Amino acid sequence: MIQTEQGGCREIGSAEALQILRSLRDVYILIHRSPDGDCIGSGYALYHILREMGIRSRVCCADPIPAMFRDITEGITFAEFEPQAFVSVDVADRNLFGDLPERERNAEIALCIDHHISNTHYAKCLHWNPDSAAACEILFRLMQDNGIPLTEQTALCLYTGIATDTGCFQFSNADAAAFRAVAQIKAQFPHLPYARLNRELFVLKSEGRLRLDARLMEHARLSADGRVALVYLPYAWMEELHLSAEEIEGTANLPMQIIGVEVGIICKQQPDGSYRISMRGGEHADVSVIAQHFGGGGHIKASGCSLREGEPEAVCTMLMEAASGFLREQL
Ligand SMILES: [Mn+2]
Repeated sequence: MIQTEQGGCREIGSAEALQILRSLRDVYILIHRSPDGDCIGSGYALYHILREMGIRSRVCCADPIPAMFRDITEGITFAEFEPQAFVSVDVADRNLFGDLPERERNAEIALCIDHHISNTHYAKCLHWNPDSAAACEILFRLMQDNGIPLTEQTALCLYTGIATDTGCFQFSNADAAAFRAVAQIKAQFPHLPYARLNRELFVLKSEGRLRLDARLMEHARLSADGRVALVYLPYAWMEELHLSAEEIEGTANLPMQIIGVEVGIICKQQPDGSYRISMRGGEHADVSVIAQHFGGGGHIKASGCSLREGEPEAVCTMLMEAASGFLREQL
């Protein structure tokens, strides 16, 4: 890895990253808000690695860890202690810590382990590889490079992170390095419940969520010869189907499951009557420009924006027309 300096942040390789970890005591491991499989997996894997070194640590997250990750969290109770040091995993920027106590939010981060190209170099030292599919893959390499043996627990954590950040090996980031890491994990621990994990992480949904998906699809609107699809989620349905915010994660992907759709949109009505809009792009579309048009932003294939007012019908029509217009220019 190339070593460079940027804003007082030093990029370091795996040997030095381990040296830093070894030098720490009483560590808070910070992960990002709305935690996903990769930050949870890398956070807990690091907890196990530090414990093997005799270093006390705990994983800190602003939001609760979703129940689907119980295989990772089960049986672990963190000790209460005053932190002497902070590290972060899978967190591209400080503001992604979310609503943590101020001490954590403003803490000096001794080491950040991350794979986001957008990392803002907020830590003192950064062990970083934007080509890696997951922070868990970087942690796996760090262990391999330094001869730290995998354990059943770290294997489970790292597998979860790599599997979730690659969408169960569907996305283009699932490259040879990601497959090699998982192959080594599976070869060493063939009896971990990978199939059950995949089912829990990628297939199972609550009854309410599945009923919501059906309802959303029943009312889906298509335009531009079926290349733009929009689903609208009235807030009343959330209450009717007893859905939590966590349960509606990923609904933006629903319209994208329709063959031929290039722009998928979900418009979610908020309790205050405003709207939160998420967009997904297919092979050709760049949805970031559509989101920017409405004052939002994001990535080429995943963006979002908010709209403050308007009747649902008018808002949806406006979104559909804008998306169709941008798509015409792009294709
Ligand atoms: Mn990640």
